Amino acid sequence: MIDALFPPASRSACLILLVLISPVSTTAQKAAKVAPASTEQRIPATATRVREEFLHAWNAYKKYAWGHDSLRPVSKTSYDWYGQSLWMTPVDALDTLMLMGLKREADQTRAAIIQNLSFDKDIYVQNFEITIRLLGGLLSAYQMTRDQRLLNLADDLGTRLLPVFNSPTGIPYRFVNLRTGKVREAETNPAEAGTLLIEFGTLSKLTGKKIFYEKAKRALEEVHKRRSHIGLLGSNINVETGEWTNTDSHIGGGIDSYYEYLLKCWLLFDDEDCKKMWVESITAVNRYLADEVGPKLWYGHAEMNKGNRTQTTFGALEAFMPAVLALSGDIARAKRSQEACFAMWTLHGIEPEELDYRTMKVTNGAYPLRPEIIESAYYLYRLTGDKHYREMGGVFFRDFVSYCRTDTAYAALQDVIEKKKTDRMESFLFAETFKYFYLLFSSPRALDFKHVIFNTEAHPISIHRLHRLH
Ligand code: DMJ
Repeated sequence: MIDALFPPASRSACLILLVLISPVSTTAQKAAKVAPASTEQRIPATATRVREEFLHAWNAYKKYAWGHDSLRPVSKTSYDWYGQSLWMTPVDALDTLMLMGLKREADQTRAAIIQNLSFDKDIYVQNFEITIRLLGGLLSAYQMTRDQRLLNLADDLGTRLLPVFNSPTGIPYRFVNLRTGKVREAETNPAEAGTLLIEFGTLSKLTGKKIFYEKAKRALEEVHKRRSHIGLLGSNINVETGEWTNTDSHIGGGIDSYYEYLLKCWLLFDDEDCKKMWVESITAVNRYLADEVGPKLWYGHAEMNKGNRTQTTFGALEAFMPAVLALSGDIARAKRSQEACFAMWTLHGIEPEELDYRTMKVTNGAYPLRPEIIESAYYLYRLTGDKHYREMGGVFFRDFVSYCRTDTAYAALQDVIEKKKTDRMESFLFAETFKYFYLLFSSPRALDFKHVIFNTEAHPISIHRLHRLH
């Protein structure tokens, strides 16, 4: 049973859809013409549209790939990351099903996960991805349901992942064998090393086993300790020597969520060390990586020791930044950064993986259904109350449906200029993209925003629940 911190979605769906963001429902458009709704009436209806589209993709996953890690939406076949399923999509989707008020689906999915998911497998898994998607998903669903079996699964998984931290530096190896505990791949990056404490820390608080918190926090500290004298990080680091193997500094893929977790771990665990690391880090990021172009705020690349600008590229992953800035209280930078993200989206009607913001030329045209830009619109809307961000979200949703929807499901784009689809539908579509769309258009009662911290895969962790355990 979901309780007050995670109230089920309001079922009082309105009949009127917002014309702006209803590209596929002609019935709804006709209804909108005869009876224009007030803003308050229209918003839940838009959330209902998001839920319909979520179900469109979810039902396709169930029909063609149930029990597998993910659906390949064009070929309508299934895909398992490591040859054997870890139930990636159901675990990633479970808390979204609950938040959307899809109780029967959620109950069936939870029962199937508990019956079928086992981590006793002779496979090497990527610690970062398994932590954010599976450990995060199980912990969030446990907090919502109080189903002890979910926590047991999380505890088992966390225990099997722990050997990654057995490096000379305490910075985790990238891969671990879930059965044997053997590790591999000593070259990692700040995001993979430092995006673990929300999940491992929560597991510690919920199980009383301190080791999870200690290991993940040390990893974060060991990376921070190796920042350059001007406070920047590089792109790659060797976990055995502690040496940087790539000194390119930026806020994109491979570093992004390291910064996110410094801030969020301070807020979630009231951890003053994380606060100090966050303040030191964001100061350097804003000094050396931030790049003002007119009223827009971009974040480019610099060499980590000298701080000189090396590239003026920015992309879909960097779009997490306005959310983090807003959560930190820096609303002014968050707004200017979100305007840059919006320009990136509207350039070709949907955002590319990367562009050069000085020339506004796309340098990587893929769109793998990423959520970050929507997440940032949601944070800015919740923290400022400015309806501009819901309108921005309306544009994102309209384009997202127009270009990524297939007859069966949703598909990533190979290229945002040609709008050519590709055979990928990542589980974060369910965990994040649809969740942030839904929450952006929902009543604030759908989720108590001020009392949760989302992990980087959008699995909400209740702050109060953890603090009550102290
Ligand atoms: C997700 O798995 C997480 O949000 C991660 O932090 C970055 N990549 C994807 C979404 O883009």
